Amino acid sequence: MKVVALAGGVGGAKLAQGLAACLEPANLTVIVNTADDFVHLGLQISPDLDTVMYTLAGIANPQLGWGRADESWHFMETLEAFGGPVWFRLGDRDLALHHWRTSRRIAGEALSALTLEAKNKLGISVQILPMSDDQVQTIVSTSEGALSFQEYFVARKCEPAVRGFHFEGIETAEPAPGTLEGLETADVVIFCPSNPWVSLDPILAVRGIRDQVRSKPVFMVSPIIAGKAVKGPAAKMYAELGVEPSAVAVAQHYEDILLGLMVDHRDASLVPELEALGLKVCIEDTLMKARHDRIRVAQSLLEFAQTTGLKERTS
Ligand code: FO1
Repeated sequence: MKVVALAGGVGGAKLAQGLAACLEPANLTVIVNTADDFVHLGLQISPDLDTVMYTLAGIANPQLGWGRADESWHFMETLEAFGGPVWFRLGDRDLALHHWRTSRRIAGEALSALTLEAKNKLGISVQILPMSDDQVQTIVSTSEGALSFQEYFVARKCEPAVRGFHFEGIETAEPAPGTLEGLETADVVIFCPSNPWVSLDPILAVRGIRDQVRSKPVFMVSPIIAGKAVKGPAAKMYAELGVEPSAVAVAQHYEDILLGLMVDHRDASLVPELEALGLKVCIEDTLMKARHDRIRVAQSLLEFAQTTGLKERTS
């Protein structure tokens, strides 16, 4: 079974690690959100790509979820002593990747080519693709005005109330090489438990991707469990946009796309409502703390996709 997974940062990376353990490398492509990317301290930072790569390479920081394990912070400490900006923390080991990527991008190389080289150097055998080689930037409209994504997420700790989102540059962004081709040959598309508003929506907004995804059986793991996001502001965003946060809200967000939704056992009571939306539903313990949880969730999702997807195609 050929699988394409769409992923944001931490939640996406966890399921991608589980999927990578269950599938032949040639059968898994992960398309990653790059609308969180920004230039900071003169460096081109791609947080979600790096979180996915570090997690798949087994070197992600287990406490933070982003950045590298076994990290030191001498650069940040020294920068702080000089009064420099330290609101966005770049560890010493992590810095090397940002420096390497920035210098090569300044020399004219594409993000997708550099991602291929980086993931190979990190010993990752599955395909990892940025959604686009072109710059796209999430702008969050808030009660305090428009904020760039990292300003909202890290500097303001998601405190301002959200009014909406805009993906600057999306109109002219081309899908990265391999994305549409990967989707075309996929048997199944998986939406990782990433934030629908700011991780999955930007990927789907890249020209051609949504249409290609919609032509496939699509399965998702809900990022909302019992009304709360496992990590990050997804639930807060739903509430501030006037939608009660739940797996049902996630299902309605992608009603025109999803064939099946995996929900946590704590949301078992929502199954009739989800099925009334025409969805196939699978119940699991979807919290993915350790590697074995990620493999268990991925295995269960693939079985769900295989049985449901096949039935759909033969019925
Ligand atoms: N998230 C934080 O909350 N604080 C940080 O200082 C921070 C630094 C950082 C550095 C590199 C990197 O790849 C990710 C980093 N993140 C940090 C995470 C990042 O802001 C978010 O995970 C994503 O953009 C949302 O998916």
